[in-house]
Amino acid sequence: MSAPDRIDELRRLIAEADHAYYQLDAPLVPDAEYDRWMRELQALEAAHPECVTPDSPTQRVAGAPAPAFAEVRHAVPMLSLANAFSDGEVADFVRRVVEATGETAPAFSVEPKIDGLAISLRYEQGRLVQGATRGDGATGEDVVANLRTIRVIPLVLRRTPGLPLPEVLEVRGEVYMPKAAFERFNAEALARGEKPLANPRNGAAGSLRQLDPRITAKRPLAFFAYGVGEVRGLELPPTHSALLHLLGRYGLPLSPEIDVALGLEGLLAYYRRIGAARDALPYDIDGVVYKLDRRDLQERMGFVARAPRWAIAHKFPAQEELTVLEGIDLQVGRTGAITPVARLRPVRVGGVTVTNATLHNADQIARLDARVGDTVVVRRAGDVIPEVLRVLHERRPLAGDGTPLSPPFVMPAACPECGSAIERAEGEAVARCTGGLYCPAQRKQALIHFASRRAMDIEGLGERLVEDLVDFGYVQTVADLYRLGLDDLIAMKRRADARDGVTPETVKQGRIATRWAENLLGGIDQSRRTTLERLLFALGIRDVGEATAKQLARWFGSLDALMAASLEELQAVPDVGPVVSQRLHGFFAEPHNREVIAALRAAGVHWPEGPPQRAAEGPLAGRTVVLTGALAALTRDEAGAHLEALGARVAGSVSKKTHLVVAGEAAGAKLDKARELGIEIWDEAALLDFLRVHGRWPPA
Ligand code: 9MJ
Repeated sequence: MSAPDRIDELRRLIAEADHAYYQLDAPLVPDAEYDRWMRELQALEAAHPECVTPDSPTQRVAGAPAPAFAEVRHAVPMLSLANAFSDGEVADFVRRVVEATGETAPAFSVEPKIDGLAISLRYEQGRLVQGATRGDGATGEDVVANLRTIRVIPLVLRRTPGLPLPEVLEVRGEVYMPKAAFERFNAEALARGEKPLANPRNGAAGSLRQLDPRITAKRPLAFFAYGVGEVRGLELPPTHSALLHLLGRYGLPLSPEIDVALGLEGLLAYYRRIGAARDALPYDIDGVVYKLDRRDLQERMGFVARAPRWAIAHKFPAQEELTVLEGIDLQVGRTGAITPVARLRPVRVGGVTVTNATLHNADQIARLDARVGDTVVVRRAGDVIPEVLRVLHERRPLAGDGTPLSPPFVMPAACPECGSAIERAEGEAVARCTGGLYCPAQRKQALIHFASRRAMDIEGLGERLVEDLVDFGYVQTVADLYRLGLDDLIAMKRRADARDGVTPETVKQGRIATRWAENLLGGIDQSRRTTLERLLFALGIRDVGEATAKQLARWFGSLDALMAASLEELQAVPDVGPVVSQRLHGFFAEPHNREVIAALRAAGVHWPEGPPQRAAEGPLAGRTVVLTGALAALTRDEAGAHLEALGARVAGSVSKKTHLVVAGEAAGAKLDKARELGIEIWDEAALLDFLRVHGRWPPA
């Protein structure tokens, strides 16, 4: 084969492998083979420089920084979309479509509205020759050198039998930064002491505007197609949905959520389905888009100003809002960690009123330069705790002399709950109250943790009750829970009612409600019978999570054996390193803790004990596995149980001692760490294959 032919062949092989790897998530060939192709192509191109073209995969990151971007006039203008913010506005839109088309339940292409940057990719004879930003819709900037670095963007259109290459095909779509990539990018930027990106959208925009493609190449961007601009030499299908499908056949990436819906009801059902899935999607969206599917009907409806009359964006409620920082409170956690919390002027964000948001730690407040009185941006996304993202410093209230009214935040020296010293260890971001269980805030959190479902599972013991039990002095340590009687609880309730100035209905009627107290005592009683691993987890020893507790319970078999273990013996336990062994040793050496354990036993808390179990059997014997991210076919707990049954030890965090990481959807820091340490990584499909081979899948 001649060199130019081999160059062509290699480019085709690499393009197919890229498509399979980046878009189908189904690698065609091992990395080693791919690398060999790439090296062979580089060598051939070096020997035949006349064969180097911009659409070669070797040229994804090539070229010196440009002095500026060239202007591009869009042959077909890049449109914007009208917005709808309510079901009513969508109903109005559908009514207009029905009136204009005569269809009773028109079909719509329904698409997630990607929150990125609109761009236009121009392919001539199948080759990517230009890539432009939207600009003002008529004129944008050619950022093709940066777009070429995006691996999901084909440099040449895929060729399929029976599918001709168009003379010109302009593909319109959105460049975005996947959420996981954004998180990873920011974690790395912070570690290097650099400024983090404000959000994935800014990440995408900033990256595309880099004059040096080598910088863009380091930003993990992606792309979804959602339409076309100029097209020559290609008969377009009659519907928009079929057009998108056609783009897919040419190798362009499409959002998997794209669908077709009928009439108003179909649109609203799609809106709700995507809204519910929003947080789990790997990219940010700010709504959904409805486009009349039939292109002949689109043409009939035409345009108003710069937006089509046949399409509309149905926006989700904003996840970011402006409000005023009214104060900074300090929250003390179970291990004494102090979290500064922003007290906010109440504001609706994404349909919920937000009054508090985390500020994470003192460094973060300094980074934000947040002061009481400042106007701040709060973000509330899904189930996560609202956070203060930014401060609008230009709106800071000033005194007459131009100086800020409020001083910068300083972490106090004493715990606001107990007055003990606050300390911050070298190199740590977190400040801690040193009061331990003397601090009522830590005591409350310790009790809440002790009673929680995965620990002692005490039904009926909620946060409010724990607060009262501690505030009125009925409970000091977790062991005191088991000494509570009905009279104590009734008396406490009376004091709490008096404090709150309420008289319950039952009391007015001369009766006293005791059901709740009886239920609580029943829950406490039931928790007496437990397991060693639950008890160890419940004790709340720092850095001893569920996985470590389970490991310790098996390894030692009894609490006495564990309590008697030396530092060296503790370190011999798989997954227990110097830090955790210190924590365990220190915890059990502390006389107060020994007293609490003795009191728990005296109160009848019991668990089965047995001989140590140190050697597992099965194909995964002696292997430590970490599960991370979301699995689709089974829960992480179920997956862990299967792996344990095959001899694996399931640990909670990735370390040098980890042998294997199973990474589901949206896996984050643990997956990154595994990659860093070169640990074997399986996806869900690999896990299920393994379970299938060993007769554990599908479950009986
Ligand atoms: C986004 N942003 O995902 C359009 N878009 O169509 C989708 N944007 C659009 N369509 C015409 N899915 C103009 C803009």
